[in-house]
Amino acid sequence: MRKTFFCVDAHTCGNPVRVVTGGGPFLEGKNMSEKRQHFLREFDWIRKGLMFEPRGHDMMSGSILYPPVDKANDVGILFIETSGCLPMCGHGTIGTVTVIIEEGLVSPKVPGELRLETPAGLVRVSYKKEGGRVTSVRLVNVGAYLDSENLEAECPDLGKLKVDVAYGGNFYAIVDVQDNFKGLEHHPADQLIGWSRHLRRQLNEKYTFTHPEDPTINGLSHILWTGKTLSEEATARNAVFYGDKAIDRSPCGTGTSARMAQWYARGKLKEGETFIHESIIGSKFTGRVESVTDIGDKKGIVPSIEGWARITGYNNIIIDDDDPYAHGFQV
Ligand code: PYC
Repeated sequence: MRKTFFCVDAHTCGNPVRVVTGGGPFLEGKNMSEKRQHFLREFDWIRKGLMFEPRGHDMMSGSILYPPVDKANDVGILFIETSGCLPMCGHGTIGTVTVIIEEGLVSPKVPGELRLETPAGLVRVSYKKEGGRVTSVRLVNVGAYLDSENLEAECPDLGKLKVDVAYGGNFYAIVDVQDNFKGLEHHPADQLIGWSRHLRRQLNEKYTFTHPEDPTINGLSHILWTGKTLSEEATARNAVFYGDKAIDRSPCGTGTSARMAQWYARGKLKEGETFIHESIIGSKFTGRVESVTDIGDKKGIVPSIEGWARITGYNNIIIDDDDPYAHGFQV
């Protein structure tokens, strides 16, 4: 059997977003969280085929579009990535919104605004458009909170590290600068990747991380390394590890949300303040603490993230059962 997926490829601040506009499977469920579970049970081969080599690469990330379950909303989004099906993805949202608006795939109920159903919850978006181009996308994310502080982990080469774990749509271990870690600028990306795999495994073996309102969102998936900013206007810089080999080229929307929640909880950021986050390549998202909120029994924030994306091409991708690499591979 040959299956064709109609995709529009884009990047958000440097990180890829492959938006599947046609060919995605029908999913059962009364919300995107349940649809995500259905996808993971039966259709994960599609994610693997579209994200991994030879059709994708280590950093590949994307989304599949669905009609909204609630007619008050504009579109449902399933995030697909080399790391799995994320509950929420910030750079993925910015890229997806740019694609659906520039390509005319969704007519917003309110011009300049969209209500997105994601597995992690409702995400509200506003965007600016000039001459057919979406010039910026601002998303109001799901609630973010600091989950755990000062967890101890043993890192190869570096030794003992203390990390905080925060949720911003995914769970992040945040490695702040400390005695045994001087900052991401002192290390090549490959070294951060190797250490991240080790830290993630160790922290998931020692601790559990579960969302208080949706137990299907669980497990530490990302490691956020911090360091010195490249430009004066940035508040902070980060390099986010995901999947098995990826460092986000964008400043990472859910990572920025998690870090803002950590800063808020530690008294370093206040309601209404902005937080300009810089990526490994120097691209930037502008974050803001929109309000404070309760997430189950946790106190947290509602963060917003603003960034931009560009379409890079149209891609009709075939996954053929006859192809020994139909479902991709990793080296
Ligand atoms: O922007 O939220 C994000 C993200 C998650 C993984 C890679 N990017």
